[in-house]
Amino acid sequence: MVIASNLKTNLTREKTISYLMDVENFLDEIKSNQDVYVFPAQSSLNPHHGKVTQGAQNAYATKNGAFTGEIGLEQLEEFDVKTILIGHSERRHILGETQEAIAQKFNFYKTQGFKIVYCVGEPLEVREEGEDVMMKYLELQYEGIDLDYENLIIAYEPVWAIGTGKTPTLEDISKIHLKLKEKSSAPLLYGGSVKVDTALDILKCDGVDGVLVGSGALKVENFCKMIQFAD
Ligand code: G2H
Repeated sequence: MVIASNLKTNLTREKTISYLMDVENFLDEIKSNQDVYVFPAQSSLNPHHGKVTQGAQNAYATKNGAFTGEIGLEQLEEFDVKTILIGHSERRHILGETQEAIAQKFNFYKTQGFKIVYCVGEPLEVREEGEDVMMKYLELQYEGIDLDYENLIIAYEPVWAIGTGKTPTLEDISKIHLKLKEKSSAPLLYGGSVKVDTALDILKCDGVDGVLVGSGALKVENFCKMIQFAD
């Protein structure tokens, strides 16, 4: 199973380092074999080596250059970061990233051999149009993306479930995951308001290979419990 914590714009560098160390200690204690990822805020990336894979929440499709406010490959290499989240709905919907820009980013980091956690998800109005419309919408988010890329992990995160405390039913999660799995054999994570109380049931759903957790993983003890559920 893949258990991932997306810290978004939370925690200082000091708190992030302590978060990572707590997770490392917990993994040692329970001798877990799960694939554990933590995505810190950009300014909290640090030279971390251990069982936890540190990933970037975002980076521009460049080694370096004049891209004010962005970081690129050179800044990720400084911390040995070789994993990146691409296509998160907050970047699509709040920061206005187009599918073209997302695909460009995907292809740049694919060329660099990065592990890519690629996010897709539909807003509520699309979901309300029914399954066919929803699946077509999700497929558009695959445009320009190599679904056979060996270092790909996909995360299905319905936009209306992100940070809202709402989640699809377990039946719906399974149904959508099994449909998405027809398109790619990459591991498929569920994300969107996963909490310590719901993680175990979600992890047991057919077609779910792990979870990508935001607010529910901010307290490290909750994230650790979710790792233990996967064992
Ligand atoms: C979805 C998720 C993590 P949250 O964005 O990527 O966040 O668990 O807060 O809904």
